[in-house]
Amino acid sequence: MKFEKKDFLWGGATSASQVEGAFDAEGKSLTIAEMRPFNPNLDRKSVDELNKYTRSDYEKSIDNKDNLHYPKRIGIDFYHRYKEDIALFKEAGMNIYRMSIAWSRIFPNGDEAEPNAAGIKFYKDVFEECKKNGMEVMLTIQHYDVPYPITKKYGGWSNKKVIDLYIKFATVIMKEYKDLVKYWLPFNEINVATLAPTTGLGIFREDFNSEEDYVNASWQGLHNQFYAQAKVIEIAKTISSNIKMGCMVANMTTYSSDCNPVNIWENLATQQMQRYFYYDVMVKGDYPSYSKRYFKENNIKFETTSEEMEVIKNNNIQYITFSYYMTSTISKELKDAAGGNLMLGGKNPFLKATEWGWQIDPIGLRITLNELWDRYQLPLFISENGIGVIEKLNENNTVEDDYRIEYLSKHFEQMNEAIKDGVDVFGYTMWTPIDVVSLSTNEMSKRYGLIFVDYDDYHKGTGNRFKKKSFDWFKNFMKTKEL
Ligand code: BGP
Repeated sequence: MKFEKKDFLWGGATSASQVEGAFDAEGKSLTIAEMRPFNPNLDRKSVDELNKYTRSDYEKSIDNKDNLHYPKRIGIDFYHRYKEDIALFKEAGMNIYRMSIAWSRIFPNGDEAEPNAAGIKFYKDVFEECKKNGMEVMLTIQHYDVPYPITKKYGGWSNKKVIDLYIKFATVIMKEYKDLVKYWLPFNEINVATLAPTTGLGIFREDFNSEEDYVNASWQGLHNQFYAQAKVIEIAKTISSNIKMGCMVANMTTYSSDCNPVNIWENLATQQMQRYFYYDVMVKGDYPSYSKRYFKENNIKFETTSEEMEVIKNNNIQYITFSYYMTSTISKELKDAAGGNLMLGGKNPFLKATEWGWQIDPIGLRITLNELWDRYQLPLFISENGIGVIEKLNENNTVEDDYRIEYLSKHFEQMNEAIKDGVDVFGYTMWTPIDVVSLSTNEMSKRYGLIFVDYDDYHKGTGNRFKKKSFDWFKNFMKTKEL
């Protein structure tokens, strides 16, 4: 296969809490991401880790008196090693780096009058380093790391006060970095808000009187994020035309488990509320009709104002980005049994899965790209895609990760097919260019990188970087554009 498209952005993606470490350096506050402990007994096939812990579990970690380990406090020490990492990304041939900014370095309590100068300087240095190395930056403004002081004082995103804090934070950084950062994503995987509310919104079940209140609070938090995002887009227009605003959705494509119309309908209904709903609001600027029925039938209530809806209507995104790892199947039976919780969906006999049950589906990427293009006619960007595997350095200080080469090349091929179908795809950032702490499991050992980082789950190791076989493969692909 020859990849013909010119001016394409190729790179890697990470997030602040999964790489930076230095969790309390130079005024930074603790975030919810760094308060969730590593669970050595976790079940690799379960997706419950994100929703398992209570507010008190998180708070226990503040004085860190127990012997639990908090992997995101150390990350891969990018805070101190970013120059080395960016040099490696450049060496691999990348021309874009997607990263996120820690709110907790800029406004540690959320409501200070002035930003923390040390935090502002750190990111300026990182962006300048990217520029020096010929890389564009795609910046996620919030990637699952609400500062703990904000959740403590305001209870998280279900409180409308948090909208103001976020807008202040976003405005400061847009003004500061408008000439260094071109692509901006207000929220990572905005649809995770209602699936994993503590992770996406910084809210905790125990703060609400009933399960119903908690569910409503998660929809309120999501609405608040939609509004905050639109407001940030509105403000961006007054700051610089260099700022390009997109969205980021965890694109969970599902198929009907068979051709029974009952299941086909259930799949479409799932796709509507798990996927299209989010794009529809951010692209078309309103809550779609099917969602109104869903809210009514599920007794979901949250507060919107006409002023908020007006802002959402008038400030749409300019391009769509999404994460794509896998697909799954939906049937009525499965849905009834799961009671609405279908983060992973069902098995597909035609697909192989990773150790975590993520079903690998390159053709699904072509399907997804075509669908999104047909539905929205906006430029598309794959902001995360990759394979997590348990790996160890061999005697030659490398990893022979042929499975990763296969995973990536098959997805590149299908992306290329979609481009040939006429879909406007303008870039791709793999998850990840370098091993990071896993979001859901908190493990170091669930590795995605082209570059191996010498830390184990307890952060024993040198932290040194080693190129895997896939690094050389990717570097060669960047030169030849041939697979
Ligand atoms: C996405 C997140 C990332 C990330 C990736 C892989 O949902 O945006 O932060 O880590 O998934 O997930 P995990 O690390 O749980 O394997």
